[in-house]
Amino acid sequence: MATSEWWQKAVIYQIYPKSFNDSNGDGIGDLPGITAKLDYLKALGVDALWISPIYASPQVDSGYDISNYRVIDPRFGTNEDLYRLITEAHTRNIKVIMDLVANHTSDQHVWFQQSRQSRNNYFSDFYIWRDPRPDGSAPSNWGSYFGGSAWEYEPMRKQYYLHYFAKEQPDLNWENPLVREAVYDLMRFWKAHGVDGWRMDVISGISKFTDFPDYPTPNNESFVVGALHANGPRLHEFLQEMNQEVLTPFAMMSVGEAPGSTAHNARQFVDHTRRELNMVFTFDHMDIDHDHNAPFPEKFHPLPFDLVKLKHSLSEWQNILFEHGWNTLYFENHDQPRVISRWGDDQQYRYQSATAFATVLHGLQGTPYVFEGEEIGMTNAYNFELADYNDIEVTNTAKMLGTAVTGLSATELLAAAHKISRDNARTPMQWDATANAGFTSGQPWLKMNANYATINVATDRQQTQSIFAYYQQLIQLRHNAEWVTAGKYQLLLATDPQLFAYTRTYHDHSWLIVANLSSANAATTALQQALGKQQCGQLLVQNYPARQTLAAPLQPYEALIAELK
Ligand code: TEU
Ligand code: CA
Repeated sequence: MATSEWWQKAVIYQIYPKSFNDSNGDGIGDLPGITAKLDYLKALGVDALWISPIYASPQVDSGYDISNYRVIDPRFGTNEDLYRLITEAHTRNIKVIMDLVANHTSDQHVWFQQSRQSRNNYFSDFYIWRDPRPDGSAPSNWGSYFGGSAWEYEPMRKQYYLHYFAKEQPDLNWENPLVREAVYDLMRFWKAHGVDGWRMDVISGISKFTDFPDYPTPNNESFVVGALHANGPRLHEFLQEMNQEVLTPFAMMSVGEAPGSTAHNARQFVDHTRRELNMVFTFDHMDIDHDHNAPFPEKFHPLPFDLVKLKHSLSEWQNILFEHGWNTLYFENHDQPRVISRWGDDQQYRYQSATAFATVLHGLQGTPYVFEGEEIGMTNAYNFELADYNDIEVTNTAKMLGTAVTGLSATELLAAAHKISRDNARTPMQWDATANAGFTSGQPWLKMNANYATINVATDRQQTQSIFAYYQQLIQLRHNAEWVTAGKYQLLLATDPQLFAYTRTYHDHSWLIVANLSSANAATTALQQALGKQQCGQLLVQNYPARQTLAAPLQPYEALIAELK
């Protein structure tokens, strides 16, 4: 597989627009706010921005519930503000990727407003409608990712509609060619305004098993979210059609979000000979701390960090996709907590652990995604009380406390939310030590992380130990070193509980990437043995500057990239 596409040498920066930069003091980040920070992003070195949804939306699920695909939500600005942002980004050689949320719309979208009214209008089959069972109950026991049934009754049609997420997010019926054409058309609309590509929300869910068979319920669960929610029978047919209709003719980059997919599924999406998507986000490596036997919602029963599992998962992806398809590389996004709080150390070794996780990720093959604030080592928000959360996953679970559905007490839910909730990533960006971190002159829409006076862009960039400067180095390396793009991956020390070590080999040369992902010293004896005759040569990147060879043990969260000779 050739490695000459722009996105194969690129680092992409994800912006969560509500929380990035507020230009007008209403407490909500906006498009002029992003434009004002383009020089900052250029200094970091990123090649493209992925902007989470900015379309008209009632914001039941933070913009992932779209009521009009062609209009920018006034909270974020106007369509003209976006066109200006795109022009300014392009001037700086930065591309713009938008979020395509096409598994579902908002229930306020005009398509749904029409669809729910009758069984025989133009929009009737835009969504997935089924008759009740004879006793009036929902057509099947399918559950919503956000809790409760995936079916909601609509009295006007005397039918249920399907919603994988909130009931205000009805699922579109991709079996209907009119729906598919409507989606392709809105993609063409944004292309005409300069958008360079798409991040596709829950793309693995667009094709349904249309008979919706009941899931088995060994523990008498009322609702189940299971494997049938993803990878339906016509998924790849739809993606190939979309590729031919839009992606290839308009040269748009694509990254699908594919929950419920294994590395083997992933190859079906991204094998370049199949002409579907350029790459997919999958969840294997993010799910290493999910306990699949825990009560609903599983994610609020996180397991401790397991480095061996992480290495196994990331390695599987590197190996299975090598020369067939392209990987995404990420530890953070708007649905995940901060990686140093989740798996590293966000206190004493904050600089070291932020740079160590960055090193192992950015040394891999694929396209790295940096989520806003990751480049300065932002942490989870421990100053949140349950009432401070905005994320529907937490608020829905909080409503179920004390019921049989969830095994959690309020104290346990709060502890879990501090560890794993999506709002940890969604607190406003910390620019400087002034009021509200320079994010807004007004009241921020979500509580600030209490640590912004010490953790912020201005402070980080003044320090010798600057996480931002370390990211700049990693990004430059990716731009300049062909082996980072094309080199073959090999894991070393698969079962070592402290070290994540691997080599990349390209044209008979090898490079070593190693990090001690623990807060204790780690001996290098086994590593040196694994390298055999190869010696550590020039160090290209390192977070403990004194090191010159591999002789001494690796210190807490020490990481480096070295040429081998
Ligand atoms: O997420 C899809 C998804 O699979 C979620 O269940 C995800 O795993 C969960 O948020 C993790 O806790 C996408 C978006 O990224 C998310 O923000 C949206 O809420 C969701 O789709 C619905 O659009
Ligand atoms: Ca604003």
